[in-house]
Amino acid sequence: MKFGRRQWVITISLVGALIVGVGAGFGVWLFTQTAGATAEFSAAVTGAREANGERNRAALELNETRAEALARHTAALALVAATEPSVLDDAATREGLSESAASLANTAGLQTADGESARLPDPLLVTRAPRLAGTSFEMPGNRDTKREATTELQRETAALVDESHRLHALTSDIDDALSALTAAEDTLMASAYAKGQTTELPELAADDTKDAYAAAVTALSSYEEGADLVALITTYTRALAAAITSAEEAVRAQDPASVEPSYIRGILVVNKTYGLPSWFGDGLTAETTAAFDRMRADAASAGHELYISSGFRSYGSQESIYNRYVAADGQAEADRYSARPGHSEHQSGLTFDLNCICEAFGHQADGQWVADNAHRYGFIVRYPQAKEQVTGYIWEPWHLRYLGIDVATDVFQSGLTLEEYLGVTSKYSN
Ligand code: DAL
Ligand code: ZN
Repeated sequence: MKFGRRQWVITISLVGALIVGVGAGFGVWLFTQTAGATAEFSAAVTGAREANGERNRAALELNETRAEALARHTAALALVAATEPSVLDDAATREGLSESAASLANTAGLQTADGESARLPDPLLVTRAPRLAGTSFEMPGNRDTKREATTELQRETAALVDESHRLHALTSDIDDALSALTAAEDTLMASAYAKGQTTELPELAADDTKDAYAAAVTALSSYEEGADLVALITTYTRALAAAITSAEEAVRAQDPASVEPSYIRGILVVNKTYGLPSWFGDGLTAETTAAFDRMRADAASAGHELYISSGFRSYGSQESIYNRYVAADGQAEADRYSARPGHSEHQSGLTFDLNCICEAFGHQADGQWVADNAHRYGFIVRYPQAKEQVTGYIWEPWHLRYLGIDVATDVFQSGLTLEEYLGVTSKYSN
């Protein structure tokens, strides 16, 4: 058959339609492919952004956990330092805390120097992955570049997810080390509490020091999370030391030989507040005797006879005198006129009683001459009339105390007792 014009037109039309159809089909296919690549790219961007956000959150959480680790590590070392093995029931608990602190430092990557101080490593950089830095992504031009970019983003996403896992795992390890440290702290505090409960405080310690210790021990068992453990241990240790010191002081106070003589403004003070050690004194001092001799001579010239009826009295002799008075009059009454051993001025070697040890002496001419003139020889009448509340003793016109002429004259002219003159008390502590 011969191709006529008509056939040619039909054939050409069919071929044209085919070409257009194939072209259109290809166009549609191409369009679909490109749209798919675009969608995949967009999904990859979203995924990468989410992974980046998650990684940044994990990094922040790790940073916070590390900061907590640093604070807790520092506190744990301070607790170890404040806790002597002697305050623990089991000293190994201290070792356990040290080890937990070291393990925490290691896990948290703290940089420690000689176990003394620690610091955070350079802060973990919370940066975004470079390609994710911007808020928008430039859409790559063609399908292939879109796919390449998508693959690249997916790789980055996978790396970010991996890093998030790594950061979470590290945070979790540090959390575990923190829990172990808390447990070690609890063990140490429980050990201190156990020791505190079984420690026997010295019998003689003052009650308030014993109460303070009991309170410190109780505090060890009832602390709450976040409590200052160093302060609790320190209070406990100090309370124990205070009770022991108090007991030692009580023992010393019971030992008459350990009392310290008291000099106030250079003057030896002996009264109910201030005592002398039992070994103190061996007779009237040379100055006291010489001053008495001068006074007696002048008194004699003025027609008065003075003599020492009681001079130096040792601790032992005062003890038997005082005990005799207590037996006769009872302690309260005896304390008004007789000093307890260790508290009598007679033991100082600077004191004596003149003539009649009786109130009448104060009314007699001899006694009045003494009251008016003793200071000129360095003496004062130590317990004046109506001053019992101040001196601790009733009027003793016969009892003189040597102070030296200057001080005695000053006291005499002031009209004060020695206690008032020096601003001191005269009271027994029990
Ligand atoms: N009579 C005084 C107070 C003394 O015993 O020392
Ligand atoms: Zn006397």
